[in-house]
Amino acid sequence: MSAYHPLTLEEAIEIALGMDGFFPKGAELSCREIGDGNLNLVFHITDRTSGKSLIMKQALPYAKVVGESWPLTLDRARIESEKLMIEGALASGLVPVVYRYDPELALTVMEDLSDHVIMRQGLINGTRYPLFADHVSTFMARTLFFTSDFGMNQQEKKQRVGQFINPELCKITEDLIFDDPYTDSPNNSFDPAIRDAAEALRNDGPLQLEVAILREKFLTNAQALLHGDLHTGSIFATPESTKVIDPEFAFYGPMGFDIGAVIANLLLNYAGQVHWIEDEGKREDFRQYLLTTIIDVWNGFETKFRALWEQNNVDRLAAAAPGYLDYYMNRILQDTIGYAGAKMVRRIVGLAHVADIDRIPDAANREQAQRLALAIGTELIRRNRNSHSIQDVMDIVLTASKG
Ligand code: SR1
Ligand code: MG
Repeated sequence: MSAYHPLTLEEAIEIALGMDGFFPKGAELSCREIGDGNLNLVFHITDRTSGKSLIMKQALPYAKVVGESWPLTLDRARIESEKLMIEGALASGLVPVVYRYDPELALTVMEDLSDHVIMRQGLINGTRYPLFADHVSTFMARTLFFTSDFGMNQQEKKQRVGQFINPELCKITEDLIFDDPYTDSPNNSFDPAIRDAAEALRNDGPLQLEVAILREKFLTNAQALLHGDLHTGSIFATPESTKVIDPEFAFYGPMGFDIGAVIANLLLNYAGQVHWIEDEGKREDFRQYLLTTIIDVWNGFETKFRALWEQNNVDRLAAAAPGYLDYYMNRILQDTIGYAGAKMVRRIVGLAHVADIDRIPDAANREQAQRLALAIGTELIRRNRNSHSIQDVMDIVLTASKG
């Protein structure tokens, strides 16, 4: 199939049939467009007879969430497929298998994960994922360590920084997370009920100083190859399995940005639970589960990252210098806490929100969830550089929950 154009269902089927040996000869395929994200078309193609299926993800030349007035590079499909392949090599079983990438059509063909549920929806439904913390901490420790200057050849790393220059997608993050929420931007969108809290962000000098520092690190600190958008909508899960999807925002940035994204989205669900679980006792149990998961994610990450560092560090001085690993881990923790806060704030007052909170039908509960998320998020930002333990996050959450 020739030059770029958004595929029809029939064209998607034609491409699937052309994939040597994937579907049996003469298969009668059906195809549905199931994309519910902000940016892309997603085709689900199935053969009922053999039970085989696959996913085709095609980038659109604009941001679907806004429309054609917001052009967006198709190169993000290359970034996504190349990042998925690196992740597949470093964290096998924790990402979908890529079957094919077509640069002309900006199309990635990959493993169908429809036996999994988008984790955001699972958490809204009150599902627990007992293996998630172990899986996602393995994913992050391995993908971040082995793409950093400590885990790979440092000359090749510089080439890789070039391979993953992703200016347009980074600009979305720079604007939507590190700028718009703190100014009167037309991109912002928030519930009129929280106008006072949203507008207060615009006049809070100490908070803006912290956001400016986080933004500067995002712009300049090429620590590791990040997923770049690691929220619970980018994770497919079952109680037994975790698959990280959608790395089109991948670029070389600060590790804490990925870890912070995971923590922020668990906390956004925590805030939203004011509505989703009515029974107070059950709600508190589920919230405790979310907080324990956050501790397990950080502790799992730290333990695994330290072990990788001890066994595989290619940087002689960093590996030998007493205290350097402790210093480095503390920096990652502080960044994690700051970025978690920034990611919570943007989902309440910025352009793109989360279902955990936006879909709460009752206005009073929704406002309560939004205010709690903002209180936690702003405090995480304020305290990031003075934090030394994941327990600091727990203290912030529990204090804000009482307030
Ligand atoms: C215009 S894209 C809006 C958001 O969707 C993605 O998931 C990213 O988080 C981005 O900021
Ligand atoms: Mg996405």
